[in-house]
Amino acid sequence: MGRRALPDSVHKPLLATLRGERQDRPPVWLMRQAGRYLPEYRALRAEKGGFLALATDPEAAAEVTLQPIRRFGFDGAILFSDILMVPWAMGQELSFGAGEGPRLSPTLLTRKLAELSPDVARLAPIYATVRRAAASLPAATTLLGFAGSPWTVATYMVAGQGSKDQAETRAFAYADPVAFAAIVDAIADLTVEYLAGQIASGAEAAQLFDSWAGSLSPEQFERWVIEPNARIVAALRARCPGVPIIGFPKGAGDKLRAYAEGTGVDALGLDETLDPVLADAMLPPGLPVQGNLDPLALLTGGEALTRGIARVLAAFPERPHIFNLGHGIGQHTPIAHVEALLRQVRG
Ligand code: 1CP
Repeated sequence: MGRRALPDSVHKPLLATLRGERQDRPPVWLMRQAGRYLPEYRALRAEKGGFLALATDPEAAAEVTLQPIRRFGFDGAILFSDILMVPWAMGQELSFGAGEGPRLSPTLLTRKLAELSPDVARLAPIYATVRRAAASLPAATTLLGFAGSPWTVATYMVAGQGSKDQAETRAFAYADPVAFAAIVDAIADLTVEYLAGQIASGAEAAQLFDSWAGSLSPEQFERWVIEPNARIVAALRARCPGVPIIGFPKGAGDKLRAYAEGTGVDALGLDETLDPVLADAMLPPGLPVQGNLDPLALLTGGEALTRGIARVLAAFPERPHIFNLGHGIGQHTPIAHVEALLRQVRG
């Protein structure tokens, strides 16, 4: 039976927590939980011939979304896709070569935004993936959609690939703030459409990944992180009332409270560099948080893992808390360590 046929009263611990209800045991999911550390993912990726083929095949992508749920019973399933689908729909070519990171071309260092030919139909298979995943998830599991935040997505559009400290993009933003604002605004506009489309297809909450928020000066953080995310949150809230939005400004550090208050996100992802006890003291009471175990503690296992989990679990005595990592799970993480994490978190 599809879960849409089930009564509304089915309790979803993750969704309830995002709405501000603390649970006795924190619900748990892991960023990048669908991916290369799973043998069943590697097998399907090899069969499909690559990341993009997999992510644009709704049947296969829905299967990858469900794989970690079947294996571990996480409280949340995250759509299997990538933040770079938005630049692809904006008209850049996208490839994921084996053994190297994703590539976008032409870069916005060599070509202007207006010279690209957008093709939003490229997003259609992703909505189909969300519909399929929504139809076959267990009733208590929350389906999360996601997108990259404009700053992080812009770093890839400008440089054409991942970069160590996003220097080209930060320099671009200083040198030509008008052109850079046009790029950020265009990404933000499409992101609103894209997330509204995921929600209309069955996503019950959405996460905005700002993976490179930590490289910005305070003024740039205000202009390129807080402002566009605030706009996205306001537009989505108007279109999709009651759908929680998780903001994840990785590396925000002392700017975290300003991010929470300035963007109006419903919940906040905490990276592994934050002291969870200090984060709890710094943030507005009642604001749900998610995080923040170091992915390397999970990779290492043993004492490092046990202690790391205990520390996160103890840090939020009153606040609604979702157990997660501080960043994505590493591809060499042993499955047994994920099982140990779940045993300890679930008690
Ligand atoms: O098979 C492969 O080649 C895949 C590696 C992979 C995977 C599994 C990439 C390439 N993307 C993904 C899926 C993905 N990406 C998800 C799926 C759902 C899940 O969490 O299970 C999500 C949420 C993302 C988000 C994403 N993509 C981010 C934000 C989160 C983060 O980790 O910081 C970023 C920065 C990307 C870009 C990207 N895509 C892939 C890689 C290797 C990268 C990083 C590239 C770089 O900076 O060099």
